[in-house]
Amino acid sequence: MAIAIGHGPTAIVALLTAASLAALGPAAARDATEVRRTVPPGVSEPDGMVYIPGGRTRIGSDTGPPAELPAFTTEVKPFFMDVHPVTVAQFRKFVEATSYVTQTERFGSAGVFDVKTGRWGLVDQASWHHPLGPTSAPAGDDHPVTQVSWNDAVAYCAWAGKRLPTEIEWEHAARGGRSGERYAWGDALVVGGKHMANTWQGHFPDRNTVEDGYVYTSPVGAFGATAWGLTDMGGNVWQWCQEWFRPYRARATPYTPGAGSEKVIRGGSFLCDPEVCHGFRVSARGHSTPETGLMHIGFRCAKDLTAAEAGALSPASIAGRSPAPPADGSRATPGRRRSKSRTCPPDSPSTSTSGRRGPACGPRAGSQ
Ligand SMILES: [Ca+2]
Repeated sequence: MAIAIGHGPTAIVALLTAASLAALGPAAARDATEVRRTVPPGVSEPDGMVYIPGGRTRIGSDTGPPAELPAFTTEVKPFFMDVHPVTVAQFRKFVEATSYVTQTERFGSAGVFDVKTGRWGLVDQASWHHPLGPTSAPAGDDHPVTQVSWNDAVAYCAWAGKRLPTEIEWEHAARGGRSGERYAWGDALVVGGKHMANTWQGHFPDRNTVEDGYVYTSPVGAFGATAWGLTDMGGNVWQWCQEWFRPYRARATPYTPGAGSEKVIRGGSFLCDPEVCHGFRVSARGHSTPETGLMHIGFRCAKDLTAAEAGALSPASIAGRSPAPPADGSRATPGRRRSKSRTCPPDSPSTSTSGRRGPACGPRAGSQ
């Protein structure tokens, strides 16, 4: 599966192929070490954020797509994370306070997926307040803001006195101390007849049965919260993280980003069909160029503890919450094989950041 495309030198996002998904192994037994989230004395959760316990955590997968290999454990410091992705209303306050203009607005067009044709296309004046275009319904105030680039997200978080989460922090928070499960909420997409996230049901890209009630984005929190109090940690919108997208094996290698370098996105979106994308698994990784804004990418912010709060933590409040190294939780429904060809379709518009015609493919069918 190619997840999405948009503005940018490479303009290609995410690479989870159905073949690689089919290679995923069965889910391991549920991790018996469940990490309870409690706010330590002396720590005060900022409004709209939750305290995320630190400790050693498992990241990635041993049986997943190449981008998720290999699984490893690493230390995560305690931090705060937004309960939900930044909403349209929250982003509007930022724009009104700063007169900020997003990159998509400066480009004058943005990538929009047409659910009727099953194809991506550039739509003039599509933006954060009208993600599908100026003649479509405005974005709901309580929906996650989209059509915002990584650079836009960084600007918002800085204005709010926060920062983007690292992808390690994002996955650690999504796992919630239950590292043996596929999703932030457990192992099943439907529990008791209730969909647990805003995803794509049916057959992407030609048929969406909308069993979860939403064709596009959903209000934040519409599908409930994780045990750690976070919502939308899978499905709804992909979420920007701090890092450049690189193989895990290259984590310790110095890296100089180039024109085509991409940033990590996490969480999957309403366009993700589990048989094609499955990007809402906790270990799933996507990527996009930092100037790209798309109708299914948003973000949430994180924040460090104050020095006083960090100093007040007892060692046990960090290490004592560390989950034991769990079995890997990745699993996917065997999927239909999709072409991995990067050949641009003949009707594909180029979408370079400068507005010049470039070599990259534009929006195309089959992207999630
Ligand atoms: Ca949906």
